[in-house]
Amino acid sequence: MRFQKNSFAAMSLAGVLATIAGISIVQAGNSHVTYKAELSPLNSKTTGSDARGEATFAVSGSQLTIHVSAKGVPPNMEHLQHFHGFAKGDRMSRCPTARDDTNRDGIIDIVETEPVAGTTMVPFDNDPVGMSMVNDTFPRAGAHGSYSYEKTVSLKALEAAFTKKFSGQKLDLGRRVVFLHGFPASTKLPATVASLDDVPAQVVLPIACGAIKKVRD
Ligand SMILES: [Cu+2]
Repeated sequence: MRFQKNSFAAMSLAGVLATIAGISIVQAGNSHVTYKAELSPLNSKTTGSDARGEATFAVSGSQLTIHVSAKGVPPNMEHLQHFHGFAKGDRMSRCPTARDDTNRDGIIDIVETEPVAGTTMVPFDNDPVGMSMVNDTFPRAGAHGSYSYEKTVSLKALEAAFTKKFSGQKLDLGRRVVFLHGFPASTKLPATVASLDDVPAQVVLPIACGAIKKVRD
């Protein structure tokens, strides 16, 4: 009996050690995860430019580094950029196509992106944790229509701000999409083009989109 008891204890201990080892392996695996979105142009006929680029999200331990590089965007202006997603349930977002121009005015506006991509979630501005969707700290494209943005944030702080705003949601980068926004202020638009609140439509119109995918862990 004593032998059985001891061997049981030994087995339990082995199990605990294996579990601990298992956890540490999982944690090591999760401490470096990279997600990427290849950004393709949207509304390029109207902007007259082929905005494209790449967004990466690198998780390293407790930090998230967001990097966006964009080319061919309307020059000499600020470009709002965020990831968008569904604030309820676990639906995957996708980038809109010409078919999602539901009012057929030739432009996919921000309201027309919502049925397929969801709502504006996290800004890539000077303070992503601040969760401000429109401000003047987003990157500015230079004269050649390109920019590069990089910001490292505390993953914990971002997750907390995110869950506070979108109750019951996790970041879940793998089912979100990245949008770059911003037409030149001088762009003439049909009256059917919708905006958000009192923001000029040109500021929020999407110019590029890409679905975020996990590339490495
Ligand atoms: Cu956006």
